[in-house]
Amino acid sequence: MEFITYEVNNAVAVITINRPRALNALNSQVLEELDQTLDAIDLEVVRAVILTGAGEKSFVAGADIGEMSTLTKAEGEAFGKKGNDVFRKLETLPVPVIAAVNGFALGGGCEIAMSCDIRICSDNAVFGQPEAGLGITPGFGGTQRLARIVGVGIAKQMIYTARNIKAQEAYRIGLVNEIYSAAVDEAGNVTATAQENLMAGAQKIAAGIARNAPIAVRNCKKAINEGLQTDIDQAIVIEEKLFGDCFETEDQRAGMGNFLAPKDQKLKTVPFKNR
Ligand code: CO8
Repeated sequence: MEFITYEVNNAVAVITINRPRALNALNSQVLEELDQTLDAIDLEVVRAVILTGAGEKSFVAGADIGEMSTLTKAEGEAFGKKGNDVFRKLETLPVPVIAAVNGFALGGGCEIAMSCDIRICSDNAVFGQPEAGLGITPGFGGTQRLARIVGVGIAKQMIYTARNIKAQEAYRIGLVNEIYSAAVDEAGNVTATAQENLMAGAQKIAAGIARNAPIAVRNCKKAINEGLQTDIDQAIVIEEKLFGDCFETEDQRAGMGNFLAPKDQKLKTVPFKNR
């Protein structure tokens, strides 16, 4: 692939959008390669995914403005659908996805981060939906997901004004869970960049997820995502089904068995087998 790199270590996959000369902007080829990458994830092995952008300046600077500039109405709608289909695939991936936002997350960049389960960022991150200033609406889910994550009032203000926000404000409104800065020693030397700390933080969260029972984690994701799209009566039925679905699995027996085992036989980490 030209624009996506994919690595798996210790059950954690890292997908990197790698088009630094355009600040990792999403053109049709990037979307196509991302789609293929998501299809190829081995869910027997991978228990959490980290999505990031190449370089230290930009996560994803949006959809490719050059490619969009000459689209007809029909082509614009089709491009929106292409992005939405890929982002929905990401959002409904059975395993959790962490967006490690290392710089600009504008337009489609903010939208792809919002399709992930968890967002964390470096302190140089900038979020925003600049589309109204470009003469279009957010078209990769931004009008829908931003309001669901940060609330309607703040989402409308961000989208109507097309104003970008920095990491601290993104944290304050709940768009990101954590911000990472560079580590500096007493002499003032940088011992780890913000980007390095961000990726280490993402790996730590991913490892924390990967340690738990995979079937349970997947069912939690499904219950939260599907339950949020319906009323509470149906939502708790969704939860009940997914809760029940965990029983009689080897992992449920192993997890509860370990809790009930005599103290001297308890394992610190249960070797869950994903079955
Ligand atoms: N598309 C295409 N190229 C881009 C994009 C982009 N979104 N962002 C940056 N680039 C390119 C620049 O053109 C430049 O290329 P070149 O070196 O060949 O001139 C290179 O990346 C570096 O960019 P800059 O020189 O501009 O770098 P700066 O540090 O000066 O500025 C910014 C960085 C502030 C991020 C600036 O590049 C910028 O404002 N980029 C555009 C951000 C933006 O508006 N994003 C939203 C795009 S719209 C969108 O995402 C809609 C999603 C829904 C689509 C629905 C389809 C129907």
